Amino acid sequence: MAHRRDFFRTAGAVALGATAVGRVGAAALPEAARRDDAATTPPPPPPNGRPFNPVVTLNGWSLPWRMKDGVKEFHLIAEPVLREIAPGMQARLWGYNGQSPGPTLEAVESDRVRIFVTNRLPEPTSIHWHGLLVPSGMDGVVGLSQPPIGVGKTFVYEFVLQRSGTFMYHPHADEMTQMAMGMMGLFIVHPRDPRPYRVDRDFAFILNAYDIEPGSATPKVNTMLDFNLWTWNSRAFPGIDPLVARTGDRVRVRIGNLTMTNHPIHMHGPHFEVTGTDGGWVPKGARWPEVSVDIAVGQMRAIEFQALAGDWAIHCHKSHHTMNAMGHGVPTMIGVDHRGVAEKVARLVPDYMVMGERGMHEMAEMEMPLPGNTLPMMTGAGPFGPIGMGGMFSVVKVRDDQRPGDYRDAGWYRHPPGTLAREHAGEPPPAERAAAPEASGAPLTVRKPASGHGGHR
Ligand SMILES: [Cu+2]
Repeated sequence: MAHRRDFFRTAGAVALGATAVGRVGAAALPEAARRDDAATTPPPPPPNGRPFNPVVTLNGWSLPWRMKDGVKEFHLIAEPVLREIAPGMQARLWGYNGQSPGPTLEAVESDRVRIFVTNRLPEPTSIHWHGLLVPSGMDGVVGLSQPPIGVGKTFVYEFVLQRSGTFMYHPHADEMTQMAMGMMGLFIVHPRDPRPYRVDRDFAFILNAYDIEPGSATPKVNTMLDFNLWTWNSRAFPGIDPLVARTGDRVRVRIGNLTMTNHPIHMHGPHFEVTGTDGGWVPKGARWPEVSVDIAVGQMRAIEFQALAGDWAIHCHKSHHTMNAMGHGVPTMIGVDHRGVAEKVARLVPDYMVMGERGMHEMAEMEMPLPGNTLPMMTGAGPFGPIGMGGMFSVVKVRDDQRPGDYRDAGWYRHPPGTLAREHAGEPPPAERAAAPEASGAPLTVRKPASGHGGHR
């Protein structure tokens, strides 16, 4: 849990980055805190500056700052990192300060921030402050708004936070590579007057995606759309921590999308309202109740709800996004009896298996040989058996006795008597069926066109 402070590496960066940092003072670079694990780490209340209620970054953390003459100074280090996607799989990514995504930056509307960015990647980079209103020269587009941050160099960005909301940061230099490698983070600007926006729990995560061949650890960086690992903050279920709350809590979940496709995020249980977009807060009278929110590429949405006791699934509604790396081109086998065939093939190909003749549920229970460093496609153990999910899936766990500020996994929900689906004992009641066309006296007649499509008018 402790931040590992890496004085030696920071000192090295100071020497290399002196020219780019210039008069701001290389010797005065703020310490760059690092983390090397993926535990959800709720930040402490701000030690100085304007007060705010920190966000809880799912499987992430917030970067400590240094207050210098009234300016909040952060230090981001772009570097190769090792990220556990879920237990059993590590990915070699690029990120910031030891992790991908990088740490969440938090500050308050009207704060002046100064952000040092040291480049320890093997190629130039930059940072774009996605959604923030900044001077054009602080916007981070290499070639357009600034020269690239060369290898080993440190740049400094400085601006005043104009408005509150949920924003992101990512490189605007060789983006296809650098974002496919995991370079991104959240930037939360808290409102100056917190009263109209008060919530009890405030979660945040980024939707991201990777293409990592089963058995390997480095993403393929030239993949355009066909990613095979769908992640929240570079974690896949069952590696994504639950969102834990107390019954009755007002809960906000901020979700940004830095994948290359949209994700309809669906939550079971309480209905929610969309209260924030990239453009700011949605006025109260303009909010509408919802159970799914589609988040387009490059967008963010904040949703809010009143927590109801239970274990509620929250997931992307694209069903292939709730699976881990799966083979493409697997044929549909439902209804195909391939006994005999499997045995014959297995004589030639050891470990050959047949899947899917009764659907794919068996995948969730199957102990099949996987290459090292690969997650099962459908996995996760629940209180009633295998959950059979992967990818963009987690659980909102709401308990009557969850203590304020406690984000630890609350275990499985204990359902009150009479509120749990159960197996029916005895004969099922007779089933009503729709009448078949023959029985309805209206025979189906099909007339084929005699001359192709030419006769259509
Ligand atoms: Cu999705």
